[in-house]
Amino acid sequence: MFLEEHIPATDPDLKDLILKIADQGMVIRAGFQCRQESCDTTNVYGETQVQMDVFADEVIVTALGKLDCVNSVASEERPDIVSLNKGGAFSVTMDPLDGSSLMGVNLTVGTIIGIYRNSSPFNPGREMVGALYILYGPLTTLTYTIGKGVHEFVLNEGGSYQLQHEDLRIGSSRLYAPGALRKKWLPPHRRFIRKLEEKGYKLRFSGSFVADVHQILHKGGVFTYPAFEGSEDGKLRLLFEANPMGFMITQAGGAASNGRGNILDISPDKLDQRVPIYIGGKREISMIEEEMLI
Ligand code: FDP
Repeated sequence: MFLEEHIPATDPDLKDLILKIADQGMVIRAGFQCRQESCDTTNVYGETQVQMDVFADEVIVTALGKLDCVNSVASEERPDIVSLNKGGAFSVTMDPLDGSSLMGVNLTVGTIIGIYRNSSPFNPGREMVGALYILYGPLTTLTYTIGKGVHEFVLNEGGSYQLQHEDLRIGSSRLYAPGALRKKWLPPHRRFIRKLEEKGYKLRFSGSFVADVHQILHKGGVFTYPAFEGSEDGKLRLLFEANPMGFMITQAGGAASNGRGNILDISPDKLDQRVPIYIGGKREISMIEEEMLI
């Protein structure tokens, strides 16, 4: 079965929106070969942009501008919300190319998208009506949810996304992907990681959040980018990274927390809001939330 057959026609605008983004995955994938360098620009977080960050951002914003149903887009690569079509029902949040510091070493990176039925992107994550991510790895895959399970498709040679896994449920293996410098970890987080290691969790950290969470989704365990000395809010962005992936993992039977409570309950008040993140199996999320209380 192909993606266009799988997405229910009950909400035609939402379906068009997801399919439009899926098409951009092909354009972005085709852009990698001649865009491997850094730019002279930085984004709002002071991070050096790579050519692919800028390209992926422009490709998606331009495509969404052609859909009447999209009111606005908020991108990790832009300081301001882009207003598109005034009457549009949806607001889209995106990290056009997550993990882009891996550009040049040919590891997996991805596009992360969140969709709200609202003209504004400032909503708690649990109000999302859809989320998806596209991974550019040995295979190009698209994983989506519209609140009815998590489904994964692989891009075939004919340019169609073919169903690979329907109703994915988070695995039960013991993997951990711990971000941030170890010497800057705070005591509860340090204890949590020690407990995981004592229980035999295996280390898996690639430097690409979306790819690491994808692995955790399939196999099980936990990805963390915690609060650390010098940054009480960690590194990852609530609107662009944490919420869409948190919504996805929750749909697959897992959970996402800032260490103290569900990330999807946070009401964002700024575009560039960061959040400490623990995302994975319910077992691991309970462990860190208990550790935070000690
Ligand atoms: P990147 O800066 O390359 O886009 O939040 C972005 C992110 O990568 C995540 O994908 C990744 O997990 C994390 O940052 C890596 O951060 P470190 O450089 O601290 O390892």
